[in-house]
This record gives sequence, structure tokens and C-alpha cells, in this order.
Amino acid sequence: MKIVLIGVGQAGGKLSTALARHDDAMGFRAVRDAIAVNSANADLQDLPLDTVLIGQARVNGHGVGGDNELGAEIMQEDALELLDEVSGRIDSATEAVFIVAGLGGGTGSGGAPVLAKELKRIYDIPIYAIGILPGRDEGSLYQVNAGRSLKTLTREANSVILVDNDAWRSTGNSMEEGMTAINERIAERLGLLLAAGEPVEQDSVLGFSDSAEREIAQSVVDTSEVIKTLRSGGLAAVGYAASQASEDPDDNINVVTSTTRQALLTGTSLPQASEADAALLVVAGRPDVLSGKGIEHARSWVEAETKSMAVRGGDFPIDSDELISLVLLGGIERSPRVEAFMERAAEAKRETTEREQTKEPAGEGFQKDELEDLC
Ligand SMILES: Nc1nc2c(ncn2[C@@H]2O[C@H](COP(=O)(O)OP(=O)(O)OP(=O)(O)O)[C@@H](O)[C@H]2O)c(=O)[nH]1
Ligand SMILES: [Mg+2]
Repeated sequence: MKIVLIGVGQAGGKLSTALARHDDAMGFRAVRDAIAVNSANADLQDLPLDTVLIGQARVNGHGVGGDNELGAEIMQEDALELLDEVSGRIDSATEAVFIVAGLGGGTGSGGAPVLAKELKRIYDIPIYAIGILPGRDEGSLYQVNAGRSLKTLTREANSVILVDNDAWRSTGNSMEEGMTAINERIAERLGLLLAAGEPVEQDSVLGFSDSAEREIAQSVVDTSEVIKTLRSGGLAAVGYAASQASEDPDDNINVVTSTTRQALLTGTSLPQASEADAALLVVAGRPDVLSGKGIEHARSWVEAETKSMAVRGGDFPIDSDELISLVLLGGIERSPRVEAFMERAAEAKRETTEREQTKEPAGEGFQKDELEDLC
């Protein structure tokens, strides 16, 4: 899938950088261009991407400090300038735009839905979002912001792939190291999904010299399968697991099925998301050991587990000793994790409102939006 990435806010810029770097290192060439947008000048300085500073007239390059209404306003005010910057990067070969944002802050949280709406008015290609949910321990402003942003982003983008920061947390690292590691893991997973529809440059990935082998290496997954899986809109997630492959394709029937079970049951970007409207299973590995029968078994298992009749499956040849199962789930609004998150956001909103009312009885707080009607 040939895509343009637009990272909004600090998390958006950093994750877009990780995605672009991974795509480049693997030689996938799915990421055709990437740009970072922020209201905080300092956070744009260290990024290796082209950058656009928004809201300068309002916040003078200092960020919006978690105020996602202000984040939405400055995005709207500077939309024309940003769209002008983006238009030179989207051409007839571009198959989708991905807006990447942390939903708990201000600039990405407020700005991403506005940007999605503006892009959809202009372009016919899907405008997807990768939305990062704040961890449980991140404080109520983050939860409230993310609840509201999730609702508007779901409405404006063609689909929102959710990444839950709690799903990747590892102990013993500083916050900064932790985030870098999380971004790399996300980039590995989403990078493979984006690459799965890109058969063009596989010989460079595989290092094959012989044309017969290159022919075998043609992926049966293409971009349209990703788009179809996300067609129902709403929320999406990605599951991922890797295992050592056997040299014997027959042994790999079991390896593919058990790796796929792991990907869906313990390796999703949003834990406990397994029921879905549609799914796509991509099994990556060396073509000479990949088992077609294994992929078919695993695909049927995904069908039963997700309770979806629309489960597609295919292989993606890579030069690796491992077999990797990647499961894209489309339409996961009913998953327990989403419901738990929306409850957490609603609870945080109640607390915030109560606090505001004690401070200033006539305060409006966060009463404008109802979170409950998302699902
Ligand atoms: N996965 C991941 N999450 C991040 C990263 N940086 C921040 N976050 C999360 O993103 C949310 C905060 O969003 P930011 O991107 O920092 O906020 P912003 O959009 O820059 O908004 P303001 O700073 O308020 O203008 C929090 O939930 C963080 O946990 C990152 O590099 N990776
Ligand atoms: Mg910021």
C-alpha cells in the first residue's frame, strides 16, 4: 500500500518517524512521504521529517498544553496552509493517507479529526488514522481528551487503527526509552501490514536473483484486501506474533496456526480485541517453507474466533527464519477493551466536571460532548 503519513503532535511525529525509518530499513517503500505537524516548535526540531508548525499566531510555538479544543481550533485555522503542504505529496499512486496521533494530548487529539475531515473533502482515497490511547496511569485529562478525540476521529476518518500504550509497556525503562521501544514495536507491526500490499520491490527484500523464485515470491495479499477489511469503518486493531519456522512446510502447518492464535489472543495492539466485522490474516515467511494449508487452517480459526464471515488470508514472502502472523481486525467497537476505555474516559470526565463545579459553579467543563454513544 503506497501511503503518505501525517504525524500530528509529539506522539504522532515520533511514531511517524519510526514507521518511515522501519519502512526504509526493510526496503518496503510503502511509505512514500511523511510529514510532522505540531504547535510546539521544539518538538519538531529533532525530527528527521519535513515539518509544519501550526497555531503560531495563537500559541507562539509553545504547544497547546493538553487543550484539545484549542488543538482543534488551530488545526482548523491553519488547515489551508497545511493542506497546501500535503497536496504536493499525494499523487495518483498514493493509495491511502495515515494520520498518526496520540489521542490523550492536545494538538494531535484535537487536530487529527479536523485534519481527517479536511482531507476527506479533497481526496477520494481512504483517510485512515492510527490513534494512540493513553495508558491507565496517565491522568484524567488524557483520558477525557482521548475519549472525545476517539469519538470524533471515528466519525471523520475512514477507520481508526487503535494502539493502546498499555499493551506494550515494558518495565525497567525510562519513559523516553519506553516510548522509543513502543514506537519501534508498533512500526514493525504496522510496517508489515503496509508492506503486505507492495509486491513490487520484493526482490530487494528477499535478495533473490533467479526470476522463477521471484515469481513464487509474489504476495497474494494486495492493498485492496487491506482496504476491504477496513471498509466497515469504526475502530481497527492489529495482532502480531512470530515463531521459529521449521524447514519442513508440513511441520509449519502447526507453527502457522499456533502463531496466529498468539497474534490474536495475546499480541493485539488493543488487548482483548478479538470479535470483529472483518479480518485479514497475513502470514509472512520464506516462500519455500510457508504452508498454504497452515494459512487456510489459521484463516478458518480466525473466522471462528472473530465471529466474522469476512476473513481474508494470504502470504507475504520475506527472507526470515521466522514465520510471522499478522491479523488486521476491522470493526472492533464492541470489544471489552474499547468499552472499558470509554468507561474510564467517562469516569474521568465526571471527575473533571465535579472538580470544576466545586471551583466555579457555573463552569462548563467538558459537558459539551457525550462519550457514551460511541459504540
Ligand atoms: N506510543 C507513543 N505514545 C506517546 C509518545 N509520546 C507521547 N505519547 C502519548 O501521547 C499522549 C500525549 O500526546 P502528545 O503527542 O505528547 O501531545 P500533543 O499532541 O503534542 O499535544 P500538546 O503537547 O498538548 O500540544 C500521551 O497519552 C502519551 O502517553 C510516543 O512517542 N509513543
Ligand atoms: Mg506536544
